[in-house]
Amino acid sequence: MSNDGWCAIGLGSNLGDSKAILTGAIERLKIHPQIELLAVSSWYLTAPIGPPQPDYVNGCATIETSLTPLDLLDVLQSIEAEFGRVRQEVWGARTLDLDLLLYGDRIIDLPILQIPHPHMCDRAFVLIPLAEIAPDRIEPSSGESIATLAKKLESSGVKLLL
Ligand code: PH2
Ligand code: MG
Ligand code: MG
Repeated sequence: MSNDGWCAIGLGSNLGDSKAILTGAIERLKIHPQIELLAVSSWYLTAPIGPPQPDYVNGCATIETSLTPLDLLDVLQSIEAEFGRVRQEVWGARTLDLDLLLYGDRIIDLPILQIPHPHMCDRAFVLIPLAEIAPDRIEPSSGESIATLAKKLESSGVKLLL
């Protein structure tokens, strides 16, 4: 596998049996021949950002992959579809959301894919789980580490799921 194929993925769900759906999505990543699962964070119960909707379960995973960013996006979207994701309201409720947060230190700005994920630096539900498994990684737009960015955010809406 290539050297810069390290990626961070954000996982979220607030419809259905969220914990089982997220665990199932991790299993799908694990069995993909071009993905090596490196680490999975704890799961967190998080207050919804956006329109009124149920709380989310969120977490993050890190992988090493030989897939290109666009091919990885395809894989993530097909896993979302497999778990019944229907694209409706922007920022609305969903059974499974898989966001490609970081791909090495690449900056990509395409209509269908922006990396780093444009909102990750102000979302505690992303940075708190990611800081568990990749605290020293640099977010390339800000040049700051994940741990540093996470510490700047108000974290009361993000609670460890027991
Ligand atoms: N995802 C959204 C919109 N709002 N809020 C929380 N707490 N967690 C999410 O994953 C989330 C959200 C759109 O992707
Ligand atoms: Mg999202
Ligand atoms: Mg998404």
